[in-house]
Amino acid sequence: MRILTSAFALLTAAGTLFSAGTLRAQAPPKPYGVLPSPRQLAWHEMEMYCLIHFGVDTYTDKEWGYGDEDPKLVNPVNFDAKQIVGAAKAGGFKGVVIVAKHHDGLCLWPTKTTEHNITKSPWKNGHGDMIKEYRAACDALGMKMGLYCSPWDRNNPQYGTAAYVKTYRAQINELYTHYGPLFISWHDGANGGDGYYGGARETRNIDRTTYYGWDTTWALVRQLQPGACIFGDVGPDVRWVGNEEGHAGTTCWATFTPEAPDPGRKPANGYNKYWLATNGTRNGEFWMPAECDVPFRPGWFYHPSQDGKAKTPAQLLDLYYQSVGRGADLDLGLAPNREGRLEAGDVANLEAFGQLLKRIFTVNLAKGAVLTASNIRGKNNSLYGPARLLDADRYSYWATDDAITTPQLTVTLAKPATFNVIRLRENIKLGQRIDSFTVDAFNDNNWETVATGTSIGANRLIRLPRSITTGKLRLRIVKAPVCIALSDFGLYFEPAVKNTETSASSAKMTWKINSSTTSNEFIIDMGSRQTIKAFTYLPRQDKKPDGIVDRYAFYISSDGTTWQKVAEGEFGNILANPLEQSVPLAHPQTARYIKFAALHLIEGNSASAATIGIR
Ligand code: FUL
Repeated sequence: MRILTSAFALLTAAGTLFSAGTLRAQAPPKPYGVLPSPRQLAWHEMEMYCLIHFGVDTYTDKEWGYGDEDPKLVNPVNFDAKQIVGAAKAGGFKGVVIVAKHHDGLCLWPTKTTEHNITKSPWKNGHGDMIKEYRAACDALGMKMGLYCSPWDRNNPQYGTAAYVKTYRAQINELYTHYGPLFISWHDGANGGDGYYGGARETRNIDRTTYYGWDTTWALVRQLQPGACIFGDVGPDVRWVGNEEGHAGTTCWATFTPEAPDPGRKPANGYNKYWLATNGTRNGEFWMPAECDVPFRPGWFYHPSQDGKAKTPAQLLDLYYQSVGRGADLDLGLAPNREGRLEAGDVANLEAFGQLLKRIFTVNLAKGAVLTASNIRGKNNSLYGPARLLDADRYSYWATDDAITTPQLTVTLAKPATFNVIRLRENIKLGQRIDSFTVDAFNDNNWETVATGTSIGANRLIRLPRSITTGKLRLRIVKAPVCIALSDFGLYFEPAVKNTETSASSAKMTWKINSSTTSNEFIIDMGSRQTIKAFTYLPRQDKKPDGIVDRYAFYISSDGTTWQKVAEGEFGNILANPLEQSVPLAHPQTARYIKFAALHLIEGNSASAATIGIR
């Protein structure tokens, strides 16, 4: 009996020891820092979506409407949501965000909140609902949908008062109740300023930190659309990357701590150090990955003069590497034309881009490789071994023991391969763990470093300057604060793509101006009389935002002494998207001299211009 008892005790002790040891070694790594929510994980997996701008600006050739436009202008006789959403799908995009109301205030659905809506347009005899048609197209094509309802409303007479904020929330309520499910709730940061405001035609400044009561609006969004990520300069789920050029920083953390420009104040949409968002914050307070938005054509809205100027497949691919390849998502702006369709050239470029992505990323040349790791968590090869890097599961991963933060991985390919793109991913469910890494290729009996990088996160693509042919590679984790949880290792081949830059054929004349004047006027003698249908302004790109003109007057003269004003207005969105803007004159004019006068600058005292031209 005694013997039996002690044998049992021994067994139990050994069993306990064994299971405790196994448990310790096999427990997954402790998550590091802040983590993505399920809705953010779903957003990361999308990688690319489109942002669709259509409205009065489509007909007035502007980027920002003033709010006094007649809804009768809007008549997209051949509107085809399926054509637009289908083109996005062919491009490899997983969803579309529809601008339901832009700053001009025209609602593209039959809202009860304002008379200024699509039922006042001749389209479908006032019975049209564009958002409903987009919803149906998304459902038919298996695409996700998001909505952008501009908080700044230059039409609404109550803008600037508490009553308008109620209206804004009522609009969100209508949209998010009737047109879901939504994957994103998109809130831009352009807030307050001048506008029509029901005829007041004045400037209304708002306190961007308090006016909109964002916390209440976000709570409403959560209640109506719990699966939607809320996008804004300050997130809270997805942050604006800080530029409208479509790229994140070469180092780009998914974590971020938004900061107000003035110390001690709360950052808000339109009131924050947005330039910090390009890189994010290592160990930031929030999981708030970056969205890189960029128009496909130069402007967000359709302009006939920009036909043929959509980004080429090669340009889109560059942007893909600079956004998706840096752990961010790409949001490409599509601009349906006045008929309500995408131009054929735009559709062709999207489709060719989608094909290109498929061509590059369908075959992982590392498939079938033997992976050897310097350390495997708890020596548990089946749970945490490096073979996990090659399966299709985005969240299965190779992990190391807690104390091992700089492991190495050797990849021996089944046969030598030629590649020029390397892909790495972390299992972000456990946080963003790796600071930096190096990749070496084995060549002539030597390890040669071919890439070094920082911030992996959801996705890191390294585009090599030249193709490499090798049978063996080595990945070295150079710095990590904790043990690693890497989920993907890929090698891909990108074929050389001709960048078929579209050459715009336009009878445009430009005069280069490299310095600014103190009077904030540029006078140009064109040498002979010219017909002027429009003038153009391109801000200097090297000193932004200093000297950028956002309000102008434009004059003509035959003798350079007596001037006639032929245009006055604003350059909409010129800070976020400082591209050339073209202003058509009410009637064609003939003159030898032109004068471009800056009425207001975004910053600084001296107006500047890269080019001023006529068309
Ligand atoms: C900005 C707006 O001001 C632009 O017009 C455009 O809609 C862009 C996507 O967001 O904040």
